[in-house]
Order: sequence, then structure tokens, then C-alpha cells
Amino acid sequence: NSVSVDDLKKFKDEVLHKYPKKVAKKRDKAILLNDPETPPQIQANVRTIPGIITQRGCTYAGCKGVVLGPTRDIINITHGPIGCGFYSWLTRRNQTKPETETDENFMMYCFSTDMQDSNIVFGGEEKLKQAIREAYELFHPKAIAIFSTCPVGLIGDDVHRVARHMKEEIGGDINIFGFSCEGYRGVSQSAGHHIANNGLFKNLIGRDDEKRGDLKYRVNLLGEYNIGGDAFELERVFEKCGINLIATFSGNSTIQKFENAHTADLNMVMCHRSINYVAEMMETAFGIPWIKVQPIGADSTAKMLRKIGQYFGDQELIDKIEEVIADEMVAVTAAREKALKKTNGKTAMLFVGGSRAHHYQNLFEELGMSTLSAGYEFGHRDDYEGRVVIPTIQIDADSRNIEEITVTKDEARYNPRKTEEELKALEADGMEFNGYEGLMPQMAKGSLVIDDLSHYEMEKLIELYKPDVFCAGIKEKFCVQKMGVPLKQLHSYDYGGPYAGFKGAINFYEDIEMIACSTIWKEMKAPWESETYVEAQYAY
Ligand code: CFN
Ligand code: HCA
Repeated sequence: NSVSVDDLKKFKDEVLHKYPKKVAKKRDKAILLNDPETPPQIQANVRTIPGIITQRGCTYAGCKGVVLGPTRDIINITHGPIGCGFYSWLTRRNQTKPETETDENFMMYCFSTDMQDSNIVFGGEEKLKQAIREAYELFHPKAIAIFSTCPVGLIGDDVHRVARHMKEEIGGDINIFGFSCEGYRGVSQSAGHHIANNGLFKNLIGRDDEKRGDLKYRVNLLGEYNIGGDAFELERVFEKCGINLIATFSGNSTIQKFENAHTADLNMVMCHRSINYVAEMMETAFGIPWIKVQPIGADSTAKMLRKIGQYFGDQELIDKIEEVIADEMVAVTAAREKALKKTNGKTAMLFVGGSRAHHYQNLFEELGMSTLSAGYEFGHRDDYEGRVVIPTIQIDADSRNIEEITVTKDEARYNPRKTEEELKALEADGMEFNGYEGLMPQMAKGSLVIDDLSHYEMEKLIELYKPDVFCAGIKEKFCVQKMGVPLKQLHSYDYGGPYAGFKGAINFYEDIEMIACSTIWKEMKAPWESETYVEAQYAY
């Protein structure tokens, strides 16, 4: 079932020849044959070519929809046209569960200033102030966040000034802050993640020092957004192991959890792309080390738990973790064996976001399926080429200078590949080099890696290699299915999930077996294309 290197070269030539010369030259750098040992240098995180039909979203989507969207008790006001607010209104299927009946939950509301032409001409700040007054009078929230859309930047409304003004006007200890996350600001969602991370750090993290309860093994989970209930499953697994989750950024989160997150002992980073800046800032400001985890796939969930056990080094915890893994793997193994009978040897392609195109390959591997081609929408080079995996670093907390710290040069530390000398130096510092973590080091030699896939390239991939399942988002779903190939949404999970953790793996096995092994896709041809039929004649 594998595609030969020659086949893939053919694909590249065919696609590139269709493009105008200049476009072909640019796209050439984003379409590569993989080599896991020495990953080739890929062009990533650059501007999309206009008109090419990208899968990407915007900076506003990355900030408001992705990072801040899943927090239930902040009133998130979109300053802009109503479409921006509507687009980011729970379409991601991020879930939340208030602990008591009186706990606030604003997630079912779509707050927006509904900007009109007159606001573009005369300015929208007054309308924004009025929206904040109204939201405060109706709900009395602890915090209000303002998100800028493209027109806000173009006309020059100052959301930060409005935030300060309204904080003073309302008084008390209400927290109001703005984000300059205009959609056009970056080349994709990725810039929005960065802006959101800086805002979280500046306005929320570190404000509540109280260590509640006498809890051991205090951890945060970063880059987990509770899509389809993923966070609920991971919360269940941690609780079963006796690991205490202080905060998740930001699945099923609250203001209080963010404010208290710096009391944790360890940060675990799940989606590095969207939250690495917070991990870095918390390490610098509070001395909290972070490790990379990947609880997508049952085996990688077990690996994550063992990493936590190894970090704390407590035999009681290590034993408990082994007991939980053994217990959970009974149902996982049964479900896997059942699905494997049908899925083994099938093929997949994954073109999603900035981490799932990598992480979900674990689940396909567990199903005996190979990934022919994959790529991110907005991953950076380190997400592709791999970062050094350093499992346990202990750092002393000596600085708490939260005001001053923002991460600006994210690629500096994550320089994709290290030289032999650099690796030796790391090891001399007592850090154990465990290989590289990234999409390319995990994928087979000769598989095709494509960044910011265009619609034309997608159609060609499907035509030439007919994968058994194609993974992408809502914009791609129905085009692909009309070509006779099932599409699994790895953003919203269609209507399914959770897919994280142990129970999530079982759900995924079942869902993939159902869609990739269904015979319905053979019925895609209209009857008149293959059958003889009698044509009715109109009687005149
Ligand atoms: S939940 Fe995450 S896992 S945060 Fe990110 S990079 Fe998006 S919204 Mo869509 S599904 Fe996707 Fe990732 Fe991280 Fe989601 S792969 S594109 S911005 N993403
Ligand atoms: C976003 C959110 C998105 C879109 C998914 C899709 C998500 O980028 O604004 O294209 O189907 O996960 O909901 O990535």
C-alpha cells in the first residue's frame, strides 16, 4: 500500500507544472519527500499565495476561537462584523462543564459589537464601550476580553484604551483586557496563538498564589482545548492516577484556574504550536519546567503517564500509573483487535492545523494504517523537522518577574535540528537526548509532506493515490467525499469524540473502522455511468 518515491515525484511534477512559474517556485519548497533520519528543510509559516484556496484561518480565529474560546467565565466580545463572531461561536465543538449550578458559563453566547458601515466611517470605540456596559449590566462577569477583527485595525480603534477606560468606569475588581488580534496580522492562526499567549500571561496567570488542598503531583496541561470532550477524558485518567490537574490551557478552563496555574509543579505541553509561549514564560517567570506529551493514541497516553511518573520519581505514583495503564488497556486492546481486522493495511492522509496532522498518526498506526501524506496548515519548521526531546529538567524558581516577560523569538530555542556538538553539550548538562519530536521524524521515508496544502493539490492527491480516509476540516469535507473518499474531520471530530486518552482511542478505532471500511463509497458512481438503461421519451 505504500507509494513509491517515483510515484510521489510524479505527483509533484504534475502539480507544479500546472502553476504559473512564480507560484510553482514557491510551492516547490513546501512539497517534500520525507526522510525521518535527516528531515529535509521545509518552507512553512509563510504567506499563502492569493487565490490558491488555502485551508488556513486567520489571526483572530487563533486568538479568540482557539486559545481563549474554551474558557467559560470570561465574556469574550468580538469587536467587528457579526460574521467573525458567528464563525468562532462554538463551531470548534469545544466543550465545558461548570462544577456547580451557580458557576458562570458564557460559552453559549456570541458577544459581538456587530460593526456597521457607520462605525467604520466614524469609529467604533463608543459602540464597544456600550457593548461592555451592556454585558456587565446583564451578567456581572469577573472578566471581559475584547477581540479585534480586521476592520478594527484598519480604522484604528484602540481596544486597549477602551479596556482601561471601562475598567475604571465599572470599577471594583473587574478584569478587562483587549487583544490586537486583527485577522490579517499574521499569515495564519499561528500569530493569534502568540497574541493570546501573551495576553493570558499578562492578564491572568499568576494572580492567585493560594495552593489549595494538600495535593501532590500538581500539573497543568497546556495546548488541550476539550474538543469533543477530550479534556474530560484526560481529567478522568489523571484523577484515576492521583495526578492533580491545576489548570488546562484552555479546555474546560476558568479564570481562577488560569490565575492559579503557576502553583503547579510541572507543565505538560500537548499542542506545542498553540501554547509553547505560555510554557516558556511560565518556565522563565516561575521556574516551572515543561515536557512535551501526546495523549492521542492509547500507547502515547500510556507513554505520557509514564513520563509524569518518571518526572516525579515517586514509586507509589509509578506503581499506580502502571496499574491504571494495565486496567485501561484491557478494553483498548479488545477494541483495537476488533477494528484491526478491517483497518489493517489501509491508508490515510492528514492535513490539519499545527499539531494534529502529526499526533493523529499515532491512532492510525494503532489501527495498522499507514499515512501516505500529511502536512500542517500553519505549523512552523520545528513542528515538521522536530524538536529535541528532553524529558526531565529541574529548574529552581527564583524569579517572579511576570510583568516584563513576553516571548518574541519562538524559533530561537527550537532551532529544528541540533549539531552533534550541541547534543553532546546538552548531555553534558545532564539532559538525556531522546530523539526528535515532530511530524517528519515520525513519518516513513518517502512519504509526502506538504505545507499549507492548496485545494488543487488536494484533489490531485486524492485522484492519484485514493487514500482510504482523508483527514481535514469542514471546507474540504464535502469536496473530498464527492470524489468517493471518506473525510474524517480532525478539527471538530464531525459529531464524535472524545478521541484523546484511552476511551478516546476506542472511539476513534470504532469511527474509523466505520467510515474507512464501509462499502458505501463504491456506490459513488451514478447508475447511468455504468449501467445500461432505457431512456424515457416524452410523448408530444
Ligand atoms: S484544537 Fe488545536 S491542536 S490549537 Fe490549533 S494547532 Fe486549530 S482549531 Mo482546528 S483542530 Fe487544529 Fe491544532 Fe493546536 Fe484545533 S490541529 S486547526 S489552531 N488546532
Ligand atoms: C479555525 C478553527 C478550526 C476550523 C476547522 C475547519 C477548528 O481555524 O478557525 O476548517 O473545519 O478546528 O474549528 O481549525
